[in-house]
Formats: sequence, structure tokens, C-alpha cells
Amino acid sequence: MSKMKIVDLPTVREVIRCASNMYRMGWDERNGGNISVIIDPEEYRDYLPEEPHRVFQLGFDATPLIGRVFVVTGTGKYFKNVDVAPEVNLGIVRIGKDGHSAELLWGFEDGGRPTSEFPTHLMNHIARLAVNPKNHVVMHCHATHALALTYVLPEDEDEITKTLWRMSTECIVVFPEGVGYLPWMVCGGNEIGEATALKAHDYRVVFWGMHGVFAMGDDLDEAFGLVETVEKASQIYFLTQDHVRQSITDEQLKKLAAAFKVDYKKII
Ligand code: 2HA
Ligand code: ZN
Repeated sequence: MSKMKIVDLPTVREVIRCASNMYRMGWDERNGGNISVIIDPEEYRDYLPEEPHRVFQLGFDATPLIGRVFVVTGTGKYFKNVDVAPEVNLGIVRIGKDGHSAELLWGFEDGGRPTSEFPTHLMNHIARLAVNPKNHVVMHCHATHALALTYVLPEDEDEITKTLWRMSTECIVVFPEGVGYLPWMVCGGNEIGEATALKAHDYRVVFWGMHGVFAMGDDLDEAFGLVETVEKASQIYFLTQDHVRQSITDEQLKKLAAAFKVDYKKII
């Protein structure tokens, strides 16, 4: 009986499909964006080696994730290329027993390593798992209109949340907790990771000022859907700005929250 290849594991296939979709949405120019997904041990048990090919130092304490296995995109890799060469652009890593290392079990075949945003991803995974043990996905991208929104709105997450909620009827139902916002910071390190993880405790979407968005979810559909929804609302904002005659009122938002029984952030 021939063994399934690692690229055919369901989670790996989903990451490949997701990266291609994100590229086609225009959210991930050049090497922009990154994805990490926790894989269920049942899925990979018979396919991954026990001994790692290489080991990366994390530079922070990821003890709550010891033994967890992730599919993750590579640093400097283009989402555009993930489907043609997944074994080069993706890796499967396990967090080592010391909690400070990531062990490469598959992928990054050209000598690559996990995304520069891996500290932020892992810190967000830790923060989300603490509030939702089913959270498996962290994704980052440069969704065009959402990024643009951070240039024009006040640097205030409640203002950003209210603007998004008003831009489309679905919004308060899809993200009743609102969105988090971090002012511009240098990306790719522990400092922005720690700041994002503080937000990830309360929010599944965090905007990075003048950079992009992070989204977290139980699966790739949830995280991708969150990005799609905030991106669409941001686009509506730019399409309607200076043309608006009516807007979704606070009363209408409250009626929506009551109708869909969502526990929204009480900023209205
Ligand atoms: O991976 O998007 O924030 C490239 C980036 C860094
Ligand atoms: Zn980025």
C-alpha cells in the first residue's frame, strides 16, 4: 500500500489552497503575509519523522506549545509560489521539549526557516488557546483596504470597530468582540509579538497600523473569513467616503445584536 505524501495531508492541502486564495485576493504581494496552523496528531502520526532535520531557536519561551506541531509558511517566501513548490515554501515544525526551539520535521527544502513573524504567531497561538482551546490558526496579511484604513481613521480600536460595524450589516455578527489595533511598530520581533498577543486575548482580528492585519480562528475558513469581512467593510468605507447619505445607526446595530443574539463590545 503506498503511503500518502505529506503534501497530501488535509491541513497541508488547506494551507496551500488558502495561500493561493490570499494571493489572488491581492493581500500578499511579494513575500507579504504568513500562515501557521496547528495540526492534529492523528493526522500526521504515521507521516512525520521523530528526529528533526534541523532545529531553530525561537528566542522566547513557548512552553505552553511544547509538542505542538505547526504547518507554517517560510520567511521570504512568496504566497504566489506555495502551490507549485509546497515543500520549499512551507515547513512542518514541532515545538521542542525545551519550549525554546522549533524542530523541522518536513519542508523548507532549500534551507529556509519559518516566517519572520513566527514569534508573533506563536505568542498569538498561546494567547488564543488560553481563551479558546479550539483555536488552531493564525494568519497575517496586507489586505489592501484594511491596511489603507489605518492611514485615515483615528488610532483608536473602538473607532475602527464602529466604522467597520457600520460599513456592512454582517460585521457586528461576524466580529461582535470588535477588532484590536496596534500603532506602527517594527515587525518581525518579540516586541510586536508580545503587544499583538495582549490584543489576541480579546480579539480574533488585530490591525497593525500602516502594515496589515492578523486574524485568528478555529480553522482556516474562520480566519480567512474574518480577513475577508474586515477587508470588504474597509473597501465599502473608501467607496462611500464623501458620498454618504445614510449610515447604519447605533440603534440598528443594537437591533442586529439582539436579533442574532451576539454579545458585542458595548461601545455603542
Ligand atoms: O512575511 O508580511 O510582516 C512578511 C511579512 C512581515
Ligand atoms: Zn506583514
